[in-house]
Amino acid sequence: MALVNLSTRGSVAVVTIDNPPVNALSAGVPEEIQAAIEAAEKDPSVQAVVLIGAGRTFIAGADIKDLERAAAGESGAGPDLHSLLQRIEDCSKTVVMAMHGTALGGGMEVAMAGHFRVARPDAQFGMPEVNLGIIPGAEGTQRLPRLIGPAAAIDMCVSGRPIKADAALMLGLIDKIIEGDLLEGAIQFAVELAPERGPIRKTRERSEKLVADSKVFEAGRETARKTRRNTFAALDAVDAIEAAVTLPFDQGCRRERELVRKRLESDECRALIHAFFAERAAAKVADVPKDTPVLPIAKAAILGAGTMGSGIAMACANSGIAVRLKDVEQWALDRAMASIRKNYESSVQKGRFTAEVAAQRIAAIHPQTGYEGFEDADLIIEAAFENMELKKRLFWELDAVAKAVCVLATNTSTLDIDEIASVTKRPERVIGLHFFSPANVMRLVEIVRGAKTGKEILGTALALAKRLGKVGVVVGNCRGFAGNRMMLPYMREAQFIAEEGSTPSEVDGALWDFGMAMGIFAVDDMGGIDVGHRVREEYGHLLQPWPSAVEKLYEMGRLGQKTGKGWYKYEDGRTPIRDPEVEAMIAQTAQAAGVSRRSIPKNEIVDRCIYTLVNEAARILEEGYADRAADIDVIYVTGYGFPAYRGGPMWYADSAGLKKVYDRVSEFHRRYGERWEPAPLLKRLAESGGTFAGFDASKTIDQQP
Ligand code: 3H9
Repeated sequence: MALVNLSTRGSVAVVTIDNPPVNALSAGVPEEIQAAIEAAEKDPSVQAVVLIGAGRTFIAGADIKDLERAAAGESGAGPDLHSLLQRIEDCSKTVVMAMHGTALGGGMEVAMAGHFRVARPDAQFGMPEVNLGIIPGAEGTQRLPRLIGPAAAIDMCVSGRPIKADAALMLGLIDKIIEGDLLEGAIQFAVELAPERGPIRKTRERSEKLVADSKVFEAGRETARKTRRNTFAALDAVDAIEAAVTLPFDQGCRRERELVRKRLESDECRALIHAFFAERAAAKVADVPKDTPVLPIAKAAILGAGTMGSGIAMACANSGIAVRLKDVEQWALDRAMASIRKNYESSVQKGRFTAEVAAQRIAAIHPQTGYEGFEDADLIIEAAFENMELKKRLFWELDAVAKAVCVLATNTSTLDIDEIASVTKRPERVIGLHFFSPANVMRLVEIVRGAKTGKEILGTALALAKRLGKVGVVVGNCRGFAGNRMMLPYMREAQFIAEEGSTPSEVDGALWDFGMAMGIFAVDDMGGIDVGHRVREEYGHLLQPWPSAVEKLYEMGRLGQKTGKGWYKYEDGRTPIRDPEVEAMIAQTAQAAGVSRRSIPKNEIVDRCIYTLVNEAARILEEGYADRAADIDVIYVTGYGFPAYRGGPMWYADSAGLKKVYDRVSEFHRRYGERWEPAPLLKRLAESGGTFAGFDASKTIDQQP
């Protein structure tokens, strides 16, 4: 079947790209577009050309699978769009790009070679290459600043964030917003409005917006360094845009090509491409095929109006789901609604949506102290206090009020789903939906499959996560599931390091430099020292020994950010400040425990923290609580602040080489004993030269390649 179709409507040739699902510029697409443009140009009855995408979107960019092959070193992989873009731009007939959905990366680069761009009001336009560790590689860094100026071009290429149609119109990226039928509007534009705008202008010949202001580039580099810590793509994008201003078009393109080649060869690019596909792969669960029936979710009910319950309520309301938010205490509901209102007001102030949209979302959340309306809910999410007896009582009550086809979910972060489900008469409809705080912002949802959870319920949970704009990852029902099960030994190791001589801020500093969004001590303070204390009460026996300083902290009432003091002190409530009192307390507890202290190098801090994560993850994978190594990567990147440009802990370990990781883990094992016992899977893969990525969880260990 053709990837590109050519038809005519009166004097207008219509070139339709039809490469589902997102019209990526896979091999064959650029060639067929070029052939269609050439045919249209030769046809004397054609006065203008409209290029449009079939299906849900205009072109969403280069085919990332091709880029993946190019990044792996395959020569000739990845599109070369140069001749296509020149052909479009040099076409003697007006070329109008008709855009809907998401025009991204290479899609924008094709569009910018056109003479005009029109778009549907809900279309979005972006240069997301930076999210894949590269820069726009098809002359985008040269044409974009010619259309919208260097400052706006830098903003788009460094942030990778798409802009909406009204902003694109204001900037000059598009020429008109088409309210009605896009194709009709584009054809009308091509024959009636385009001629009125004078002779055809090639983007590459425009220069009126190319202002050389060094402050703009310095500010761009500053933002790139701040927002894209430890990475180079955003900085290189600024360099390439600067070349658009300082060099003629052809030389600027050459500079762009050099930079994109360099980026494609980087670890950063390979890791980010892995992260992209890992997220999409997480949505595919072997025993939940695509055609599994899913339940429509129009009405949800949430039990518990604390921070989690309120965040989940907002996430649902944002996606058009009506919510009943129940708590036993009226004051808790009042507090939740006040914080929800404040949150929406702040979004309106930041221009994310209008006051009208905010009002609709607030109205979609109905606070109540009783169970009224729960009988109509398609989905009920329990977000109460983390206590097994309480959760069991609530599920017993829910079993009595919920309709037969309702999905019953718990937001527990550590408790046994099967035990919770056991109090209901329908354990097959019970599932864990572990949201992360703040639940209206954080993208991860661990979808916890109980022993009896039905496939329909799993499929519905995956669809729900997508609808909420989140990434759902299915995990098994083990202590702490995947994410928290890994975090506990990681946190413990960090505390051992502190006991041995590093301050919390030194440990956090090393983790920050490694690329973690937050250091682990700061995370502990944010989550609450009391919360960790309760978890240790429940599971501490599984993680012995545990350094005693944290319990001292608890006894001192230093519960973290909420009390202004924890591992750090907080003067503004949020910014951690070193506290000599805590550092002295750690030194005293270390002395009491007979630990001799020393200065610990940064690389040891990082190895001990990150390899603790990897070693526990290897157990999770081998025990079958995660389907694939990449799922664990997605969990850590989207829920725990692991740097995406390192791909996730499993990708990071594979990239370092499992032999090297195993040797280091074994060294720590010899030094520290049992807590560092290498996971059997890590040992086996290291010895056989395997990788976590190549491990197939559906096969036994003896059947692995
Ligand atoms: C680029 O253009 C470089 C250039 O400068 C030129 C270089 C010379 N390629 O996300 P979804 C697949 S870099 C291949 O679930 P949504 C995706 O894997 C590229 N495949 O849907 C999935 O497949 P599957 C710049 C792609 O509606 C399916 O489409 N562009 C591509 O939530 C559905 O995806 C980008 O970075 C692709 N480009 O979101 C855009 N895009 O069903 C990246 C998607 O088998 N893409 N797929 O799992 C996105 O941001 C989102 O996918 C999009 C749709 C917003 C388009």
